[in-house]
Amino acid sequence: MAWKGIGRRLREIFQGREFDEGFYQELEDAMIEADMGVGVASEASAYLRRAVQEEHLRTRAEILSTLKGWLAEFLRAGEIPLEADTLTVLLVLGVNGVGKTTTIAKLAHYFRAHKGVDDIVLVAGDTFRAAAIDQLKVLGGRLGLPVVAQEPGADPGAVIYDGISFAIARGARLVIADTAGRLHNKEALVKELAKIDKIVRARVPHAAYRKVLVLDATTGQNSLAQAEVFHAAVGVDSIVLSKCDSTAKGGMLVPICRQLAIPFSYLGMGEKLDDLEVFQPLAYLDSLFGAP
Ligand SMILES: Nc1nc2c(ncn2[C@@H]2O[C@H](COP(=O)(O)OP(=O)(O)OP(=O)(O)O)[C@@H](O)[C@H]2O)c(=O)[nH]1
Ligand SMILES: [Mg+2]
Repeated sequence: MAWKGIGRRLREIFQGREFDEGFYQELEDAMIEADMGVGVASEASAYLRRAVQEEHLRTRAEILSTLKGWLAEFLRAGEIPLEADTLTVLLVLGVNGVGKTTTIAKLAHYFRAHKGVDDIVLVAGDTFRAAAIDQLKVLGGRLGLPVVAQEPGADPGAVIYDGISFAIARGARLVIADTAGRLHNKEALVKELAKIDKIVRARVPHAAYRKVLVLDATTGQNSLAQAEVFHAAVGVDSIVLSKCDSTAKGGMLVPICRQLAIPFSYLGMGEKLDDLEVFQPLAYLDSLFGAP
């Protein structure tokens, strides 16, 4: 995993030391500093303290593997599953600026390059800003993929309905639809998403419809609140964590998995089309805390 720079302090506190009272305090502080949240940090240190006592753990390797084992229990991973032969619809959600549109292009590129899915349709469901439509058209042009779009201000549900109809008519395998991350307020956003959700549900079978939330790794703890809002509004099936190349923290996956049990599918590692990696919990834990 190429998530450089994360967990430096976490790795350091396991190096050449006594696992005394000071260790647990430092561990908690470093976990909080890495965006894992106070709750997870104190639960983790309490669990570790008990395990060290009861199982007479002594070495760095024993302690590290116990901690990673506890975290691995609730970390969730898994790629976005596509239907074998028929259409899958991905609705891409997230607040403004997190990297939704960039992620759509990366996902299209990924599914084509690694899953052999060629017939992909992009849908400009963010009709709130003219620039959003243009941005998706440019990316679609670069990828050689059709982009279904209407004028700025059009009803996003209608655009997405059209996009799905277009995809079904040509026997496409995948629709990836953009959505607006900012409307006039949170209530308007949630209401709009519920409308879009209803339209998609009426058109495609349950298993062929996945709601993909994009979170920005540089947002830190606030991304848990974002995930909660979108999950409550429409239910999130997969998360893509963008901009992992721009932060050395990256611990916010942990409280999100702990609280919401939504899988992280991919990590965004830059602005280029192929800067997308499959999320691997064990590699992630190794890069956070150090390899065994
Ligand atoms: N470094 C880095 N930058 C990224 C990544 N993903 C997206 N970006 C950048 O983040 C900025 C916002 O990306 P967009 O894809 O436009 O985000 P959005 O969520 O569609 O934004 P709105 O449409 O305004 O809501 C752009 O400058 C992207 O190049 C990533 O993984 N790493
Ligand atoms: Mg966008």
